[in-house]
Amino acid sequence: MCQDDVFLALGSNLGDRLRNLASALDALRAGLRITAVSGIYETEPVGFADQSPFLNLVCRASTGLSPEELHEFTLGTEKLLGRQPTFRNGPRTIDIDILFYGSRCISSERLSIPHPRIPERAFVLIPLAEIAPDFQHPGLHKTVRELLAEVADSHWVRPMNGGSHVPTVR
Ligand code: PH2
Ligand code: MG
Ligand code: MG
Repeated sequence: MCQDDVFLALGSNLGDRLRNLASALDALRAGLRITAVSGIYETEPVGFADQSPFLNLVCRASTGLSPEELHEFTLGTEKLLGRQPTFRNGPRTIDIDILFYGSRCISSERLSIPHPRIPERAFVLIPLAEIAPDFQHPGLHKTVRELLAEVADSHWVRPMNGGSHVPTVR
């Protein structure tokens, strides 16, 4: 079967952030084959400044789930890890966002793929450029490398562990 590469962004700024990211990757493996994981970055909160810094990473995966099923699966995984509803851009134990689903463009009430804020977020583009610099944004027809070169985002993004990878990567 032909499976598209999907890209997910993970973020956490509540509780044991590193553990939350590692647990999320493990939980995601129940529905996805994770094929690449970026380094982890500590990042300045975007959108709502008065909260703790985030840890962010992105991963690539292949899956037999449809985009809608993948969305349900990511929401279920967030719940499993104890995410409580807060407010838009507010603090969260774990956030799992679908960035790309192959070259598909989907715009429905529940789902926007590619994720609409990719081009404005250094905390997404920097880790994404690590694992997929040549991936073409299917709507903007620019590579991740080009989007990163153009991004106007002054929020700080710092590699953790000098940029080394998560221990659970395989
Ligand atoms: N997620 C948001 C809003 N702001 N800022 C950083 N640094 N990292 C995030 O993951 C993040 C954010 C909404 O999901
Ligand atoms: Mg998000
Ligand atoms: Mg989200």
